[in-house]
Amino acid sequence: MPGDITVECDAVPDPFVLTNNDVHDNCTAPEDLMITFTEVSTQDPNPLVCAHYNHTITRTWTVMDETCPFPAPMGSGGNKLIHVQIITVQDTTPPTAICQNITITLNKAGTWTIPQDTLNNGSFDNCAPAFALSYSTFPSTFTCANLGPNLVTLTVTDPCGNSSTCTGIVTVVEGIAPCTPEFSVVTECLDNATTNNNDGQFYEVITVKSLAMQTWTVMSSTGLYTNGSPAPPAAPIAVASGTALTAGTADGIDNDGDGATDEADEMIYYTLKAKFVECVGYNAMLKNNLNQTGTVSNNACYPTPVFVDLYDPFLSEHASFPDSGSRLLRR
Ligand SMILES: [Ca+2]
Ligand SMILES: [Ca+2]
Ligand SMILES: [Ca+2]
Ligand SMILES: [Ca+2]
Repeated sequence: MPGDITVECDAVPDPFVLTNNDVHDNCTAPEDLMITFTEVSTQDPNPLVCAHYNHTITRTWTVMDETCPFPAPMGSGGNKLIHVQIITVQDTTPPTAICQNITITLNKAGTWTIPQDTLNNGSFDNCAPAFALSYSTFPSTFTCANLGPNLVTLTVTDPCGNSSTCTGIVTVVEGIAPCTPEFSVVTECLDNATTNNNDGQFYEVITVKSLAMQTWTVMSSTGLYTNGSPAPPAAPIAVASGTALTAGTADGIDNDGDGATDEADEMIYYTLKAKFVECVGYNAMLKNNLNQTGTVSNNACYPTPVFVDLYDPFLSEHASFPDSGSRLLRR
């Protein structure tokens, strides 16, 4: 009869089949011996818990004879022979981890977190079904600091805590927001010069395209004036240091030129509407809440109109304005 054993969860042997050919008794014919078999398991029915894999099976074989007829002594019948086998079932085998490579695109704010099983590519276990395995990925959150390929480790664990790992490559690409801030300006003529002294103004929209959820301010500037500055000859008003740029969702400008103004995806733009004076120009240093900085500058002049060649022949030699018919007749 089989003895006690310890086996892996995927290697539980079938029960030994005890037949009447295997047994004999002092007074009952083998074919009349009653053989019973029972199996009791402590296995938890829930495949998500370890007790579904680590458990004990108790197998009991019982052979009972008949009550022997006279002249056998009283009480010599109904004897039982019992054999018990304890099978200790366990899962000590880790899953087989299989990884895949993926590409992810950062969101507007420049981050992306992948689900813990994203790299899984059909990992399996000796006993636990796939849905009972758990996954953890490190790292699982990516930012602008991770642009390009990243080696990532996936750990696959079965319900009994056995685990194994594999590595995959997560390639990180920028989304609609640039990881490195981009600076640009758009200039419009205001045509408001009053003299030839270069006091005309230009309207300037300074734009930073960057990650969403940032704040951008003017750190310092020279020659940059508020959009509300009066027209010349009144003096314009300097933009104060610390002035905040307006988020693209609230600047009234179609920043991305798609025909819609201030829609949600314009939160990656930051603008400042301002003025500068012709032939002086401006210089402004901008910074964000991460202390990233950028300098923008611009200059422009209105043309100064002049007359040239005032003494061209067509003027100097043109006949004087006729004051009498006689002059015309002489010609
Ligand atoms: Ca296992
Ligand atoms: Ca738009
Ligand atoms: Ca806008
Ligand atoms: Ca848009």
